[in-house]
Amino acid sequence: INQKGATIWLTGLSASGKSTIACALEQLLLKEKINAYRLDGDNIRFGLNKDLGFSETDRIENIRRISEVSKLFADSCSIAITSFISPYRDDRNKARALHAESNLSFIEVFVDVSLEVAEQRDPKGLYKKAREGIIKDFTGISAPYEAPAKPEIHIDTEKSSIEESALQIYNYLKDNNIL
Ligand code: GGZ
Repeated sequence: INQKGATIWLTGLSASGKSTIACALEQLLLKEKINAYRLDGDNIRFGLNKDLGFSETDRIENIRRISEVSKLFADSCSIAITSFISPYRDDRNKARALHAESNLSFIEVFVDVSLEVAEQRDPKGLYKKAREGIIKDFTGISAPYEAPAKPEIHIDTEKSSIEESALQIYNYLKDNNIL
C-alpha cells in the first residue's frame, strides 16, 4: 500500500457545512485513488453510538469513541474524515494525542461559521426548536462550543464555497506530505 493514513477532524457548529465539505473532500480523494472513509452522525450516531444523546457526558463519550475509530482507520492507511460538532477543546486534544501516540497524522479543521449565519441557514429547523426550548442543550444556543485556538486549517464558510473548502484541505494534505 503506497498510502499513508491520517485523520481529518472537522469541527464546527450545526449547519456549518462540515458534512458537505467532508463529502466533497472524500470525492476529491477517491478520484485520486486515495482510500478515504467518512465518519458522521449517519453512520456513527445511528450505530456504534446509538446509546448516546447530547448531554455533556454523552458528547464526551461520543467523541472518545469516534477518536478511537478514526485512529483505527488512519492506522489501516485510510484517510478518516470525521464530521462531528466536537464542541469541547479537551476532547479534540485527546483525539489528537491518541493519534500522536501511534504516530498518525491528525489534522484539525475548524469549519467556521458565525452563530448568526448558522441560525439563518437552519436547514433542519433545529435552531428554531432550540430557541423555543423544544430541543435542550443545543450547541451555540444552550450548550457550549469551544472554537479551536490553533487548528491546522481554518475554513471561513462565509467566504469559501464547498469546492474551495475541500480543495483547501486537499492542498494542505499535499503540501504537508500527508498524501
Ligand atoms: C447539537 C444536535 C442536538 C443538540 C440533535 N446539539 O445539524 P445536524 O443536526 O445534522 O448535526 C447536529 C448533530 C450533532 O451531532 P454530533 O455527534 O456532531 O454532536 S457532538 O459532536 O456534540 O457529540 C444536529 C443534531 O445532531 N443534534 N440534537 N442538542 N446538535
